[in-house]
Amino acid sequence: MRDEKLDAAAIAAGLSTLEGWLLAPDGDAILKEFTFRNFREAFGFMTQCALCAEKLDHHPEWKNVYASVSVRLTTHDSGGLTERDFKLARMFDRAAQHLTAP
Ligand code: H2B
Repeated sequence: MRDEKLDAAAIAAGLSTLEGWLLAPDGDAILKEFTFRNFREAFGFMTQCALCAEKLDHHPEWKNVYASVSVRLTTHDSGGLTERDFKLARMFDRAAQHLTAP
């Protein structure tokens, strides 16, 4: 079943609960750039997130360059943001928590 696309108020409320995530200019995705100490940590983060994404059956658009990982979350089936994107964003933040340098 297709998830319900969130309206602007729900997106703003969701974003207010997150740190470092921005709304994409088209309003259909949330974005964050994670920076780690090195490639090993960045790739470890991606491995952990890939397993979370698979469990949730919700997958990121992302790019890795050395120690940084840029992430774009959107729900393709719904053509915009849904609760699933915010759930995945929280999982990404939890995975990064013990990796990012203070
Ligand atoms: N990931 C994301 N980000 N958006 C989707 O709409 C989506 C997905 N759909 N992962 C899922 C898989 C769907 O294609 C399968 C069939 O459940």
